[in-house]
Amino acid sequence: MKNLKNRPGNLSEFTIKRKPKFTAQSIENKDLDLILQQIKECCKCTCKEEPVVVKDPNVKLTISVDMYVEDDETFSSNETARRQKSTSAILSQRGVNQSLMEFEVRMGGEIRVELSLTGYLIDQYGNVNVDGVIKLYEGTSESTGDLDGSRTFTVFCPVGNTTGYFVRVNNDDEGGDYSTAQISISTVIV
Ligand SMILES: [Ca+2]
Ligand SMILES: [Ca+2]
Ligand SMILES: [Ca+2]
Repeated sequence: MKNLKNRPGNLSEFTIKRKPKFTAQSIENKDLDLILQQIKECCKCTCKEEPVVVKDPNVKLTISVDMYVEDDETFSSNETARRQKSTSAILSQRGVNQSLMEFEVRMGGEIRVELSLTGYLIDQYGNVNVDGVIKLYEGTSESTGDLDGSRTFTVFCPVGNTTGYFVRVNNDDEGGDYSTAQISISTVIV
């Protein structure tokens, strides 16, 4: 029909011979109605489908920490302590921060080190972030509230792997006291 519009001489001939049922305009409208109908059917189809829900996986973390603490002494040799702690936990909801480990070491009559680890799923694949803070208290006893050093960190733990992280906290206020923690974190989908 498009071509015929450009060739008016042939239009009447075409109309008589073929006796078209619809004019160009009505055919276009009919097509439009059909297309609209198809779109409606398609939408109905989509609406009937169950919404796609991506379930969060259950990820088991196995964590072990090797902590070393050194108490600097002026008139005698430094006192030292080494302690280990292990734990496991399961994360099952994205973005929800969960407590993983509280690790406290008291030593030397005047020092207390506190390590705290929390973690959360960062995606539907099971990758995890572990946030940590390690604090060194030093004062007149191991129960002192004198916070002399603190470090915070985040460890990205790709699922199905073992990730290591090393952190050191110094007595930033006085003396040469310090603590280190070697952290190992394994993640696996269960
Ligand atoms: Ca000391
Ligand atoms: Ca001491
Ligand atoms: Ca102090």
